[in-house]
Amino acid sequence: MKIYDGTNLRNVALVGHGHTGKTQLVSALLFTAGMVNRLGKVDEGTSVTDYDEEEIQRKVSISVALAHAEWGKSKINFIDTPGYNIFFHETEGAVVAADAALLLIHGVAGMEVQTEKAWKLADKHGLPCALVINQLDRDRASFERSLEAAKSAFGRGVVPVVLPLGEERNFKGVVDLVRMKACLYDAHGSGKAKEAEIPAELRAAADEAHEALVEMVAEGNDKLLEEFFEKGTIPLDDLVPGLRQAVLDRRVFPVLATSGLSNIGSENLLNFIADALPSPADRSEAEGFASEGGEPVKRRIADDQALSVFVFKTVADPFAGRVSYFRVMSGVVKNEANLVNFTRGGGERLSHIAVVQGKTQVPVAELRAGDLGAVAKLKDTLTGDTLGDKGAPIIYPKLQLAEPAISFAIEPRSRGDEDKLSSAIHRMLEEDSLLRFSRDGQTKEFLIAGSGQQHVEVAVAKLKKRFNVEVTLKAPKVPYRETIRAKADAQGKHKKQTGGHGQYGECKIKLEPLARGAGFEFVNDIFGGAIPKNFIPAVEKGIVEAAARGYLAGYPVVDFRVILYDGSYHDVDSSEIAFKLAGSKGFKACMEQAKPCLLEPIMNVEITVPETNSGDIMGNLNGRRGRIQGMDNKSGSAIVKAQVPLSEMLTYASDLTSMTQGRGTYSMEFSHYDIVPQHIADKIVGASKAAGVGKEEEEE
Ligand SMILES: Nc1nc2c(ncn2[C@@H]2O[C@H](COP(=O)(O)OP(=O)(O)OP(=O)(O)O)[C@@H](O)[C@H]2O)c(=O)[nH]1
Ligand SMILES: [Mg+2]
Repeated sequence: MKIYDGTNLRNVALVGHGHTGKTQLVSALLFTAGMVNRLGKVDEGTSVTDYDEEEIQRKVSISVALAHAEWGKSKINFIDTPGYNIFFHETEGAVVAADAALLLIHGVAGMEVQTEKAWKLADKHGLPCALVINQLDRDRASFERSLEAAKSAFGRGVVPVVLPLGEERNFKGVVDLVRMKACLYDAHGSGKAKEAEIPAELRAAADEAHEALVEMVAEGNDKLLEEFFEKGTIPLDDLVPGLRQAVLDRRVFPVLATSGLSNIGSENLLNFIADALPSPADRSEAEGFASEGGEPVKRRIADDQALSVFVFKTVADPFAGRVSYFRVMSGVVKNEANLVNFTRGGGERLSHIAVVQGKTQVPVAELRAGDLGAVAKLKDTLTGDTLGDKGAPIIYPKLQLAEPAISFAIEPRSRGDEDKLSSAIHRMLEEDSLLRFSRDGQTKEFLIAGSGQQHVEVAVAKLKKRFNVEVTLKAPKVPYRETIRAKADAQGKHKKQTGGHGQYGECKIKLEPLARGAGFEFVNDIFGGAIPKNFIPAVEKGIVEAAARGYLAGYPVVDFRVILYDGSYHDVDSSEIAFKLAGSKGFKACMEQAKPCLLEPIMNVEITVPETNSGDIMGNLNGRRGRIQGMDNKSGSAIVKAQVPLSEMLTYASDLTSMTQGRGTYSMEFSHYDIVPQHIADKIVGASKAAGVGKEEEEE
């Protein structure tokens, strides 16, 4: 592999709605450039960038994958990203490695929910962006229709740089609107084009589109504008750099036409990437911090700067171990380099740096500023870390991820599985930063949380395939709480006198409800030593422990005040344990009077669906005890905001998918606890009694 410097590199992220053909297109481009010796196909499990077993089986990209093509003087690094909403956090994490985005649009479906999301993501990162209308070989595909939809969504900067030649099954090439040539592709999928004159029937449309392109390019550039007014056009030698600048400035969003499956339009796309998309050198500086939480600093993206490397992705390989994908932000990284991890402290040796081609890693001697690479077996480096030269620390900002939306209990199938679970899970968490793993304090169940049910299912499947750990996925237990609605006053007495040393303790306590979220308060109101000082903490402890075990259904009792106001003791028989038990009994006696009830977590939910689905979605939310808070309409989508009990949202991901044919997305976060309606509470209490909650405990 040749060594490429910044000006000849292109880092391109393919983004877009699921199933638009990103992965297929990458395989087509790699084949066209001669990087692989056959045209890999997603449907046959032979694509370069969907190599993971889960991806092959589901025919969906689950994680970000890298590939590269040498094309003319350039090396193009492709970042293939998932389009499906529940894996989109992967995409969000990886675009930081790109200098430009290719936003794929399905030739039949046109604009979709994730198209807009991907556009916003590119916008947020200031990434220059070209649109690729793909799958134009399909029945009912239309370049025109998708183009119009994109223009009305993204504005007049959306301008074609090619026009398709032929439609649907007869889609056979493109007109290059920069060079004004027809490019005809063969039927065998070589991806290479033969140049020809523009067919007569397309001439007028091509001229008009060429003019529109030239005008848009000239618009923001005084020198070109003058030339355009003088001559009525811009010569090719000025048009190409002018286009490149307009793309870099995010004034123009060129539109291309392809079929990844038939490999049509590929050579034009590769040329376009090399000619018109920015290189890392075009992006002047990278912004970071001198230390964690420290002063902002900038670093020029150039070889002559101190070395800094940003890890944007970690892959858990069962054989190679931890593989870190990185972008060289500044300087030159050499094989065997000894670097410092600025984020965590500690040194790392980068043995065997490589460039990535799907699942394959190709060793290289060095990588220059702006290039992407991989290295295996770093000791303590995780996604989001910055490494570099000791003397010149910088930390690039980490991606702030959303909280997971759903959590499930998992149960190891066997003792052996349980032993392996924790280390396997930790490797997976390194790979997927949105997964969470925890243990429920009450039920002792292992909990795994992710962006949606399928996200968690994929994690469970990977546990089995990669790490040979089998677990059963169960419905999660909703973290209910218990509280009181009335004041209470009762006595708790523990007395045992069966010869010898007896036990004695008595307390009188009052319980009072507190505001939601207030937790627990203990007030010591004993005067005159009715209970000796040293036993009072024991009373409190007895109450706290009893409250944690719950009263109605085994959930912790919260939001109440205890006032200890009287009691009695015995000179010989009183002990800490006796007062602890007295406290616990007093608490239970109070609970009988205090109108106990169940609390459930209420979530803030935001749902985005095509407008046509909004009626169904609202009706469905009502059925889930949801309270609609508002609705916005935006470019064909409805955004519904509601508060819904968590217990009603556990199956929402799959229901939303089926209600909207996969076009709906939602996010949710915890809002507050609220009282469970009586008829539902009765069922929960009944179920917990049936499960024997609270039976085996205490009565020492
Ligand atoms: N007819 C036709 N089918 C295509 C084309 N490109 C992709 N497909 C098919 O569309 C489906 C999705 O293709 P992918 O490449 O996996 O799409 P993707 O955008 O990577 O999807 P995600 O990774 O899930 O976001 C597969 O069945 C492909 O065979 C194309 O140009 N023409
Ligand atoms: Mg894909």
